[in-house]
Amino acid sequence: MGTGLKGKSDLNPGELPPASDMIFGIVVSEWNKEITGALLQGATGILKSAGTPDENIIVKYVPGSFELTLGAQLMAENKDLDAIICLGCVIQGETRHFDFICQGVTYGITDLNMNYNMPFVYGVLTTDNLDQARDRAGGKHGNKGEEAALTAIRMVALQRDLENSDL
Ligand code: DLZ
Repeated sequence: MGTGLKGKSDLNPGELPPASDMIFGIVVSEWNKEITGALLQGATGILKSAGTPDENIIVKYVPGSFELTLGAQLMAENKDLDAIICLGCVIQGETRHFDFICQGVTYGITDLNMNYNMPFVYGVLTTDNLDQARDRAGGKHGNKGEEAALTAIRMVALQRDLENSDL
């Protein structure tokens, strides 16, 4: 499976479990859309190369990364999904806004993982500047959207494995 995966991940796309019967939600933040669009492209590319059909990939947009948590929860409540991938990009500015958004979305997604019986994947870049974000959205550090999709597939496979085994 030629995914073109680059970067600092030890996940091996060649060893991915088949994902043809998995259904994924992807919530995408519209802030820094150049970056989140590239993350989305990376994520959908991986899901499709693992066999997930187009109709099993449901993409919804939220205004900013802070809204990813509620967007993901709304998807979990209203769609029959195996996992939800949250994609965002928060870039450091002159004020502490960055810290509060990062903290809010990080705790929010962590809470969702604890409170729903399904994986929510954290695909949020938190960078000092736009160049660092570009490096991680298809640049020299790979595409973190691809890594998020790989994680989603692996977590669904783990959940199925544990739910279907006797021990
Ligand atoms: C307000 C804001 C700022 C300053 N920066 C970002 C950012 O870098 N990345 C991002 O995803 N969102 C940003 N936002 C928007 C917030 O996430 C949120 O949408 C607003 O505070 C409204 O709740």
